[in-house]
Amino acid sequence: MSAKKSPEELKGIFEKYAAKEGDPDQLSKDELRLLIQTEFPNLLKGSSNLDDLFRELDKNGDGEVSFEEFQVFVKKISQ
Ligand SMILES: [Ca+2]
Ligand SMILES: [Ca+2]
Repeated sequence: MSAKKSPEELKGIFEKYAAKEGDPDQLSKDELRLLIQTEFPNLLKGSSNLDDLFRELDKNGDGEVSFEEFQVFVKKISQ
């Protein structure tokens, strides 16, 4: 099965996990971890690790990933 998802699916996934705690429009690291473990379980195998990924996505360094910042992840998994 392919990991590819449509932009609509990805937006739905972002919103579902971002709403779990704190700001409903932002993904905390725990929310990102849950999102990836549930929706993209193959992604964190091998060398990539969640801390590095989170740092890469959180461009403005506020400790949360906005939907805009999430687009980097979307590009990554669409390659
Ligand atoms: Ca949140
Ligand atoms: Ca951020």
